[in-house]
Amino acid sequence: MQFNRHNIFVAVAALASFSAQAQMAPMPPAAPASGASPSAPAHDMSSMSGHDMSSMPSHDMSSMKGDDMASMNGMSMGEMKSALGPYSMSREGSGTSWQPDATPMMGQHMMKDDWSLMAHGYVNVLYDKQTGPRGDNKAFTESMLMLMGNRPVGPGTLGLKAMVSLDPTQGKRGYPLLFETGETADGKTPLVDRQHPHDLFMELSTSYSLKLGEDGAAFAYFGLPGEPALGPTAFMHRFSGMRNPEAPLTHHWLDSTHITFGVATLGASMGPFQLEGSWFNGREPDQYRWNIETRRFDSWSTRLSYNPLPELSMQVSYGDLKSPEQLEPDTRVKRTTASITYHLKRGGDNWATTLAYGRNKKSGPDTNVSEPGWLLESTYVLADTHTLFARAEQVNNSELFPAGQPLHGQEFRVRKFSVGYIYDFAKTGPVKWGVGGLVGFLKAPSQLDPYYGGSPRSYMLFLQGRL
Ligand SMILES: [Cu+2]
Repeated sequence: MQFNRHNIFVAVAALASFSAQAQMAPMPPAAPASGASPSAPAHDMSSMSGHDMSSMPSHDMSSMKGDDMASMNGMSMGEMKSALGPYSMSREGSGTSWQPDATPMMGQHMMKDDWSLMAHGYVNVLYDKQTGPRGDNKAFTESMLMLMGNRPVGPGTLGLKAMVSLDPTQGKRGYPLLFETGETADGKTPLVDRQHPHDLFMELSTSYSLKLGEDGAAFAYFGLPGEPALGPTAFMHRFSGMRNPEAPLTHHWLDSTHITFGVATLGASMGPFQLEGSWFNGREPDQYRWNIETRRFDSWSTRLSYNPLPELSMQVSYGDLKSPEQLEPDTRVKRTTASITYHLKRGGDNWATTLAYGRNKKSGPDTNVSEPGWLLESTYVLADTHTLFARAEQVNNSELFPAGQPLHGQEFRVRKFSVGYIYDFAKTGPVKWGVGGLVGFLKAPSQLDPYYGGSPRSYMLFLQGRL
């Protein structure tokens, strides 16, 4: 089965109605479900939330069909199986990455005929103010809608994933974010002190997995776009960072490959371990954000993941990115990452924390640097209503001054600490609404004061809808 034009249209239309009408219709029979009978009624499980489910006894739902689902309220969703191996879907992060098994299932889930289906997404409507001479302000939206499905096919499991974003509506220069660098708005100059918009198609992927022995599996994954086996779960998908509307400064040290136009991954898992290898197009997305790009596979990566406890997930990964930057095609980046995520559930509360390290070793005609980046981020959700989040980062960045500017090519160690709060005030259908704010404190060597002012700040106010 392929994602044809109709299915893509359905996905985009669903996202548009999600962000425009402030609510999401009952999950449409979108891409993954198109094999299911249109007459089968969909059941609303919006009353089920992650912690309700995990506290219930487990049931095998693999044999449940259609109307059986009417009796699912109060049953465990923890048994919804991953497309990639014999473990719960809650272990699945972005792409083929792992997160702690204790992570609550996000979004809406249902089973229809042989399909396990999931819809998950968010929209942020923001006002952003970055202070100082290089600051700026802007109102914009960020959004993501993901539809996922898997079903048994032959001896294994077929998985399909479609993820779209209306971030291209931010315009070519994305949004202001001090010290953030990476990608380009026009194909000529790099984006500096801005976060690039994400592409309309964040993921269109398919996978097939086969069980190996008692608790092992082997899988193949293909995405156009998709995410190679490199880095931790991407920031907008990991519980510790997903409600924070700011992109991390470490995005291009850890998880910037999350939208890769062309990736094939082979992986195998055995109990708590997973080992993967990816071959992919290492070029970052270009300035055209509404299209699908193709290019030869010139890069590779490998990742080892380990989930020793339900609360704990860790990974180490290495990627050789042949020519990631469109504006410096002769620069090669060898990226090493390591991360550990801890997810604690206490009653109905969820607390997730990620510590991550990434290093970009860049070599090219006029570059030979090895730049480290650190991230520590945490999100605490209290009584399903109050969200507290914080993120601390440090990166060595030599891209703050593009060619032609005085300090071009010099490396600066910059730091940022931000803290924020979200209050959930309403629920419309399956979508929860919160209002929030954050403040970020930035620090750079005093040599940069003429450019950034003495103590630059980041402020954001936002309305957040979560499916
Ligand atoms: Cu990104």
